[in-house]
Amino acid sequence: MIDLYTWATPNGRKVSILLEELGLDYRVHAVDIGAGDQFKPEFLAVSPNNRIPAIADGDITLMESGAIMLYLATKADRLLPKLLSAPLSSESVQTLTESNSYWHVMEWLMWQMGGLGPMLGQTHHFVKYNQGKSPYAEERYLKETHRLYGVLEKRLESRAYIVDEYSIADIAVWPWISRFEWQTIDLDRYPNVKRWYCEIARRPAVQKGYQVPMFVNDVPMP
Ligand SMILES: N[C@@H](CCC(=O)N[C@@H](CS)C(=O)NCC(=O)O)C(=O)O
Repeated sequence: MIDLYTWATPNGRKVSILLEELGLDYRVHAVDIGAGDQFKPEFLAVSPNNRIPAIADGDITLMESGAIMLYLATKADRLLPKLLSAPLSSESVQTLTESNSYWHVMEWLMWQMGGLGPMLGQTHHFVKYNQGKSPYAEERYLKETHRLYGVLEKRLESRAYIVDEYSIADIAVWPWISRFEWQTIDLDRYPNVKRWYCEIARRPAVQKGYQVPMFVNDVPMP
């Protein structure tokens, strides 16, 4: 049984959606970050950076959603292409392709962790919660938000999913896009993102994982 420490935010939902997709047993611990639960010693023992999500599985505890997703997908051996051990050259074309897909999933997972998440988080802070306080920051982060949507739009131009098949790359990015209204994004401007977003939104595991640790609102649909 995996213990999941989470709250109803994009980073938290990345992990609850993945757990639902993988069909792994888990127990939910709600960490109310608005009430300061993330600073309690019992939570800091699992997540020393005082941020959700975090998990405990047997004798391992993990913070950082990207690391948690890699751990869970590796554990279940699903939603992450196989990594071929080096040297690659002696392997068949088929396995080489699989290994390339692994690195592309890593590439887009890192893009989400290092770019999309942190930048859209700033947009939420300035545009949704503190509108009018810093026109400079609003303009800066909205511009960056549109740039990032443009990058995703282009990536999805000739693909159903971010990398070949549905993977943890899609699950990492999707909850951030689900806040398109907070970001004042009109998804009609990004038709490939809209098509991808709506398809993933209809998955039963996504519908269920979105409502962890509690119901806040229905999955937003454009
Ligand atoms: N890079 C971290 C970011 C986690 C993060 O920022 N979590 C937010 C909620 S989405 C949080 O716990 N905030 C609490 C705080 O700032 O004290 C991850 O991907 O897990």
